[in-house]
Amino acid sequence: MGIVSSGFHGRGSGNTALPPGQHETRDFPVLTAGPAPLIPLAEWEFFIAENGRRLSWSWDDFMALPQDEITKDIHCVTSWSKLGTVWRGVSLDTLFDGMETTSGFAIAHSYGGYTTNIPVRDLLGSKAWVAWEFNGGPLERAHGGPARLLVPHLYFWKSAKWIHGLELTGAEVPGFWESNGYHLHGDPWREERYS
Ligand SMILES: Nc1nc2c(c(=O)[nH]1)N[C@H]1C(S)=C(S)[C@@H](COP(=O)(O)O)O[C@H]1N2
Ligand SMILES: [Mo]
Repeated sequence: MGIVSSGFHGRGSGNTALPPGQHETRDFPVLTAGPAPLIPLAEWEFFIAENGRRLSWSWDDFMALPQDEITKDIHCVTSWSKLGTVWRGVSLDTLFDGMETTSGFAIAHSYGGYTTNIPVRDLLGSKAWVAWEFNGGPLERAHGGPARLLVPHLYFWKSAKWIHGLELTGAEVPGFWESNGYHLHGDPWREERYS
């Protein structure tokens, strides 16, 4: 059909343009540093920990929580964006419900050892989810299944695959890519790519 992307789109996401320096892809590239861990659902948990306190959910606990349908654009720092991706998962607002916190920062820990740092203000207010479904089916292991963090308003390296939990801290602790030259925050609209 020869349709050339002008860089402007309106597919369900509410966004009308791609962030600067990004191009659209229809594929879903897999980007992982190291092998993909295998986590049986019976062993899976999600935790939020702060000092001595720790909340945790088994897979069944997690499934019993209110679930959101999420349609968002995602932006990889390597310059591809995928528009209007559809997910299902639990809002971080729901997971933080029982956790009164004054911590400013979180470090996301993945099964397999990957970490990424995210300010708590970027996790709350309908901005972030623990997602376990993509395009109506279970999230593929290569893309982080059984569940991954989804923080679509930041570059996609913040969306930690095979998410295990969040550790809340007063000071910002750089994660894996942030210790290797990526920006501490990673807002695609401000091109916070590298530090
Ligand atoms: N656990 C874990 N999460 C991760 C990564 C990783 O290597 N390990 N890579 C990050 C990067 S750099 C990107 S761009 C996205 C890629 O997600 P995808 O493979 O589903 O496209 O996952 C992010 N989350
Ligand atoms: Mo990435």
